[in-house]
Amino acid sequence: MEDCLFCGIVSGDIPSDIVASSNLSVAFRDVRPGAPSHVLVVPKEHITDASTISPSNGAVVADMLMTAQEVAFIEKIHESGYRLVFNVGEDAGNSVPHLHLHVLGGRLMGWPPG
Ligand code: DGP
Repeated sequence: MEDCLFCGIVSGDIPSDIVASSNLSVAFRDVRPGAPSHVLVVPKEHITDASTISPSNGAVVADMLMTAQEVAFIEKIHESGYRLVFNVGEDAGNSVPHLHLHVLGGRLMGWPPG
């Protein structure tokens, strides 16, 4: 999609620090990390956010979760634990309108998040 930041990262037009990729997803480091390990997993196709997911997106969402598992292994946080977050809307602080799964780890995280 034109003028979409994460579509630009997926296409390679916008540089990013890529951690992993599959045929449906790309994982790259968040520029404003909130934890020692903070990676975003995005679908290659443009999907706006988690509130617009439908059963037709099942394969891509499953692929994002499997890419997140791979990221956890690569980042060596698969045993210590990690948090997976989809932000939706203003109150959650969603700032980029292209679906992305935050993979956060490498430190103890409180619950509920602040
Ligand atoms: P969210 O708040 O859920 O919409 O998270 C969007 C995240 O995207 C935020 O943590 C910062 C990150 N981000 C914003 N712009 C860029 C960018 O140009 N490159 C990368 N790698 N991350 C970005």
